[in-house]
Amino acid sequence: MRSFKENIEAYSREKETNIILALDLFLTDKKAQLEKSMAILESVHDNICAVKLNRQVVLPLGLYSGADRIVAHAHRLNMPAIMDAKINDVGHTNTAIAACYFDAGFDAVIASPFVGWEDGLQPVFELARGQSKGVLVLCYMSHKGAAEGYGQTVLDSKTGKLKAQYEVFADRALTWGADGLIVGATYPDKISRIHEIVKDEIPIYSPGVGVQGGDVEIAVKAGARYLIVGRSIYSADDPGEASRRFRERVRKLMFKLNS
Ligand code: O7M
Repeated sequence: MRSFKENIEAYSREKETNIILALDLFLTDKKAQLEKSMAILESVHDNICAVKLNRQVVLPLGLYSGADRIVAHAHRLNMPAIMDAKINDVGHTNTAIAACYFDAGFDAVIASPFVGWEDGLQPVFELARGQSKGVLVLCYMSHKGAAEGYGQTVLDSKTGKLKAQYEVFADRALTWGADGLIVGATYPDKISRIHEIVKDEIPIYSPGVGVQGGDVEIAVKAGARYLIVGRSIYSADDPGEASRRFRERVRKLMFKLNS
């Protein structure tokens, strides 16, 4: 059975797109939210290689007989679904949280590295491995406050040297065998540095292009393998056309010129 990392790579190459839709729609009417989410997915699916759901979608809809219907629809449209759970607790609850999302059909979960390995993320990785699911790890977020956590200088316990927190997380992700690292497109210098550390072993998933100010071409050239795009697609007058334009930009950069 192919791993999540291999699977998404195959979808991406086949469809010549690296765009992951962040389907963060938030409507007060739950039925409308579900129907509109499905309709958007339908209209953009040719141009994206995966969909990512946030807790803001799962909370109102519920996981079972709710958000899992979007996951099933993504699978019918032949693409994986990622749960942006930002898992961040002690081991036994982390595992239970991940198990719920995997049971609902999600192919990967996103986790925070601040909880560490032992009795933190280790059991989540073990659970995921047993089911060929993926674990993506935050490395440097896209918002302004990211520097306060991911950007602080810390003492690396392995080497006894001072290092940036995000560099330590990139090293750890290699040891842990993470399926991906999340690095904001708003910080292309961080993408370059993290790419230097993990090379092509761990793909970089980059949110923050469009509304948050990140640039598609700059992020990809810095080393982002996938781009996570939300409002610039789902809030556009024509989400299908908006997703097509994003895809064309990355096709030129990643697929046509490199092949
Ligand atoms: O394109 P946007 O700005 O409308 O949405 C960006 C999406 O990426 C949204 O779903 C956020 O939750 C997510 N995201 C960030 O914006 N910044 C981060 O640093 C990390 C994420 C993310 O996907 O984390 C896994």
